[in-house]
Amino acid sequence: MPLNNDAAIRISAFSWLPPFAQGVARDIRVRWALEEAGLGYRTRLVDPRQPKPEDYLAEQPFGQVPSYCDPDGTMFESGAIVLHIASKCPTLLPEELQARKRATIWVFAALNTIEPAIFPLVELELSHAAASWAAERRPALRERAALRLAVLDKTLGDKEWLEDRFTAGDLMMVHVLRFLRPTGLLEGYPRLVAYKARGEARPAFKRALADHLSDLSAGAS
Ligand SMILES: N[C@@H](CCC(=O)N[C@@H](CS)C(=O)NCC(=O)O)C(=O)O
Repeated sequence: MPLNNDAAIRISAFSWLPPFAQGVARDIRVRWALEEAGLGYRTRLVDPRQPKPEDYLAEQPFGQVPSYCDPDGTMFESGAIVLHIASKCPTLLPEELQARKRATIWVFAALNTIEPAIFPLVELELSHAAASWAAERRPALRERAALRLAVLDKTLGDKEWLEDRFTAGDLMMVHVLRFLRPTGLLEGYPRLVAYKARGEARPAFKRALADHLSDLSAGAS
């Protein structure tokens, strides 16, 4: 769906991002879910370099992105928002109970098990790669991330998606794996590389990414 200024759903995104964060910020998760669900939306762009307006902190108390508003109210936390959107979209959350539970499990695994295991390494490579202590710290952080990726790789095996079809769990996992770009770690897992590429090849993802980047260009002008 193209961005629509009359849409009832509004999400927030940053109007500016440093190059390393362009194309990976978490508003993409929500945009992608909305695209999969065929729901139009508009964006509220927030400048991360400025103090956050009070009315923005009222919808996202930490001042982060994304937030989400629809006529029923306001939400924050990308996982909660994606699950909310998924509850209206069988493509993202199957109706059958066991399949629904499995999809939900993978959303949490992406956010609570994989993301925390890879993020310290990602931050080291992005912000401290040249620091004197980085060479000492890097092996342990790579090992910690690799431990989780190896299990994910084994669990995925030769399947196309984590369960028998694409769900919100894959959406979240593919987005989390995108964070690994500056580490080069994913390349050690060809099946995960192909899995991430399958997610990124979905038309809904492509539209989400394009609109994320287009909002950044608009914010820069
Ligand atoms: N747990 C939050 C994390 C949100 C988050 O960290 N967003 C980043 C952008 S991707 C942000 O706003 N960073 C600026 C900050 O933390 O102040 C979620 O999943 O929504």
